Amino acid sequence: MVNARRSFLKTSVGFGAAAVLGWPRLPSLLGGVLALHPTLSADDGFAGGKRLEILPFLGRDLRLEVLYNHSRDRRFRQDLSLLTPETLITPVERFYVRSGVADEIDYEHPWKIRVDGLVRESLDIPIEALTSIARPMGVHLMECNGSGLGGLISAARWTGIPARQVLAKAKFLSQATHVKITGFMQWSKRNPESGELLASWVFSFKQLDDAGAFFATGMNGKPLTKDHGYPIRLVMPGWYGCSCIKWVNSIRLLDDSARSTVQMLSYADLRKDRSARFKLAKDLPPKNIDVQAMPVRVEKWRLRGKIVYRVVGIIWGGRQTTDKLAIRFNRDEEYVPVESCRQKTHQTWTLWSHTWRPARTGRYRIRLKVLDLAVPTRRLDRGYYECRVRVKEV
Ligand SMILES: Nc1nc2c(c(=O)[nH]1)N[C@H]1C(S)=C(S)[C@@H](COP(=O)(O)O)O[C@H]1N2
Ligand SMILES: [Mo]
Repeated sequence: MVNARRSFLKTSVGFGAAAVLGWPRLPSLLGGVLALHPTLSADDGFAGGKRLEILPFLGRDLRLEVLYNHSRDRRFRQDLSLLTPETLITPVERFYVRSGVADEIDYEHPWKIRVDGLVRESLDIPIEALTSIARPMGVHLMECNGSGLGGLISAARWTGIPARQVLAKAKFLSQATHVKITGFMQWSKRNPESGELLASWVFSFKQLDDAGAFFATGMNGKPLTKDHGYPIRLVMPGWYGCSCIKWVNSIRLLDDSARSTVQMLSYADLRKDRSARFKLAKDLPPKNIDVQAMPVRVEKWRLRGKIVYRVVGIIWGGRQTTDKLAIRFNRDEEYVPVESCRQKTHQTWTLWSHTWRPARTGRYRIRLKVLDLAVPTRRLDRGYYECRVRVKEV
């Protein structure tokens, strides 16, 4: 399947090709799905049981992989229902793509990053000067902020150069406090489905430092693919993907009067009337990811003659790990602690699982919560990641 996708990307065929090439549609391959879902671990209490099926989520299909695929633009989502402890680092060909490489990008001429603005002298950094000093930057998750795009989330082992080390190549003036990072973004013809063109973002030096920002040149030990920003992109650990500018070709040093870009404002979840207060980048709150959690699949098992369900999910985001994740299966139920949730890091996602013995058949709404008032969970509290399933047998 992975290979199919790889050659598929390489040939970059146009709209409708997924169907033509017989792209594996998992929902129609139930047997295959079961085979692809190894248990979380051998001694997890479900040993000796038989997994019968994966319940489909009502109204939200996390298994859909190709959201659209035009010759000029594409959007893919990693099939989250397949996550296992072994696949928590997303193979590059399955890493979500929010918008594919623009068709007018110029890979013929050597890539350079222009550094200008509040610098003593503008300069061009040739890409080789950066790839040659790139080093491992660790595993970091990336999630798209876009509303309605729930599930555009993946994690990779990145290679790159700390943002500060790149900036240090220029001699900047003392007023410089911010930096505007811009990436190539120009299509010969816009695809309306792709929405905003997210090509530039302004950060304060402090934001770059606090996040541990880096310019990535590689994922999982290989150079970036074109769709993920080849030859160089920004990664802002802990922030939404919208600030992780791809195809970076310009770095401009600015002072405190630096203006918010269109992309920053449109992704700030601001009502129109409030955006006037956020004209300046320094007034915009950072786009960091709160603790989030959601189920990725609900498994139905036969265990010692009884039907038992197991919810497998992910937890990610936040500023530190938490062990206070709780779950409930309907509005009138209390939250109960998630059975197994051992988060070792907040830099990437962690799988959890929870045994579920529903009392009756019917529809359930699965919600998660962090039982710690000190931990902000704005999206979780809004029910953003709620999942619904229908239980037909208990
Ligand atoms: N130049 C540029 N950078 C960009 C974007 C873009 O459209 N153009 N999209 C952003 C958004 S919204 C996200 S979520 C991430 C997605 O990165 P990925 O496609 O490699 O997963 O890239 C960000 N960087
Ligand atoms: Mo995004």
